Amino acid sequence: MEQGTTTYDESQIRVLEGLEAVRKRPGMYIGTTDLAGLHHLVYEIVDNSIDEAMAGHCTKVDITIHEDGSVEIADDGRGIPVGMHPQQHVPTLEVVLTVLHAGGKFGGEGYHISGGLHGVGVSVVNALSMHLTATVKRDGHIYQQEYSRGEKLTELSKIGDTDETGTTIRFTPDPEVFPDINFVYNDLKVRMREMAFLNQGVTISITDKRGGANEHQTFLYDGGIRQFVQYLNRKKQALSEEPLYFRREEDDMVAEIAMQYNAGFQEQILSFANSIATHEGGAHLTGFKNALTRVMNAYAIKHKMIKESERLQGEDVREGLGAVISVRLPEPQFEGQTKTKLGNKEMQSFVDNALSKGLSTFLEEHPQQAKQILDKCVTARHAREAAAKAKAVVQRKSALESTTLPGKLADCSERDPSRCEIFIVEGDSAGGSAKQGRDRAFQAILPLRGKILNVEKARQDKALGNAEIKAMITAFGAGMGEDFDEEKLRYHKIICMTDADVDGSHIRILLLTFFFRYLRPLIEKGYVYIAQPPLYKVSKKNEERYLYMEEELPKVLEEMGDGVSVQRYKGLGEMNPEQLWETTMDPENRTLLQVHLEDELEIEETFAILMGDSVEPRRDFIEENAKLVADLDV
Ligand code: 0RA
Repeated sequence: MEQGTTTYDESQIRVLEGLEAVRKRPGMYIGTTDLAGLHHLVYEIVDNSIDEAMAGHCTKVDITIHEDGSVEIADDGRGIPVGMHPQQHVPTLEVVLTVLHAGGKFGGEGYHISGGLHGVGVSVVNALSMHLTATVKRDGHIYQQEYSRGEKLTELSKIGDTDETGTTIRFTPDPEVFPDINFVYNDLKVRMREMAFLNQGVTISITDKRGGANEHQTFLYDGGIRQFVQYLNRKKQALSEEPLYFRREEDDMVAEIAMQYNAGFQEQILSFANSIATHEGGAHLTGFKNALTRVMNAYAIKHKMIKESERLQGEDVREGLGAVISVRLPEPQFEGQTKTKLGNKEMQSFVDNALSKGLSTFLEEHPQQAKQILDKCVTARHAREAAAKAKAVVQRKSALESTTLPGKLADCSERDPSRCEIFIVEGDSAGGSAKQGRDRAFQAILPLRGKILNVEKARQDKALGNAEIKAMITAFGAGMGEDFDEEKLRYHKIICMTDADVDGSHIRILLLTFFFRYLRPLIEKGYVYIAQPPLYKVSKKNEERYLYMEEELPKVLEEMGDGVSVQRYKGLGEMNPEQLWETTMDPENRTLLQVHLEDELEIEETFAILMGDSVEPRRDFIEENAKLVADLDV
């Protein structure tokens, strides 16, 4: 074809190639096409609105999931420019929607910058949407244009007048790209709350208008990450009223740190770069940790709280610490397995400096608070040393007596861990039934006596002294904490089998808490399950039915008619061994729930509720207890 006779000019050809590339390999641009990828579409647009806010032009972002399953993101920024683009000779809006900007987060080229390249990611969302409508309020008018799968359906047109400004993007994700196009309100909500914490002063609202759902929430935090830390500690007993807050800004880099100790033992430090969670940490987190340890030691030695030879370790100064580190920088490098580790080396000294200056000044100016914090750190150090001794004893024992499994354990004969199961059973009587009812070839039984220790409220040395906890660690055979060795695990199904009542739920939660804190890989790798014993047996002449859900009872009673007898099982102990096998243990018939981790923040919250000191939320939770458990495994 001769030049000039073609209907496409070069730039348009490039445009098509760009968006086709996105449709061909969506993973390169949004990571995955599962739910996380689907939600990413929303975040791409919201990021643009937040960029407008960071540049001082936007105060609110409203997200709406519409009845038809589309999502709308509306902001009051300047509006995407609609004038002719000098190079592309089409309205700039069209360029923003159709030209793939370089450097997607997942393309390996580094991500866009706050206040930098505008409109990055909008074209990706456009390419992956079955339908997209962009509405812009700007220069006194309202403009609109529609697209499908990245190609325009209409020309940009003026549809009205207004004295407001802003951008509204409404899109329906393409079902050809995403196997599931059902947005999960809760996931979007959690991220929007996080965005609001990280972007102080921006109002973010989210609404779900889909049938039945009528959810709405508005987030606005004038205190920014200070409020984030208070939120992290809200179910805990904070040691100070206000979190400590430090900020440093230089050239185009900003670091903000908020931190607050609580009376608990867990550390919870969240780090972010340009509002993106850095789950794998990186330079900013390293800078924070180094400075924290150094400053605390310097202060404690100077004020004769410890000797030079008694230096605190990092974990000592982070016990019971809630903290948020948020940095902004022009060209963040995301590395690591999940691309959530900040690679920019310059951030290490930048954050280190910000914290060491700020924190040492604070400690010198607030001797009382300094003493309170350092007392806690010194206690943590003593506890750590005691725990190391206790652990050494447990490990030496298991090394010496590696063949000595706990006395209460009824082990199975199979040796291939992938085929072995262990039932953790509450109480000796249920343990007895389970031992008789099981298939001893591949099912082991470990009965526990009464309630197990609440590890959330006990330090490691005490936890490791607890007989039930020792028995579990020894029976599983894989060690614990950093020394956990999956290869040595003796069972690939660890099944919590407790009564179907409130006490049973409580014991189950205590078990899960122990796994979560000491044997987390067990949960992460999907080795932990929950048995589902029946609630009722309904029998009539030679017909018997077991019911697992309360709601089933009236229906079944009606179906089976007159003359039925109903037995309610209050505990596992009431079932004879055959019944227990048939209803709860036999792989052919049983239902197991596999335990998996959801959002990390929510889990921390969950355990704080469950193991904290307020009774009300705990009771509510136990009754609806479901957060940790979802997938059905038969
Ligand atoms: C290009 C240039 C400018 C703003 C935007 C794009 C922009 C994009 C999005 C996406 C969602 N909301 C948005 N708001 C703005 C700069 C505008 C100017 O210089 O007036």
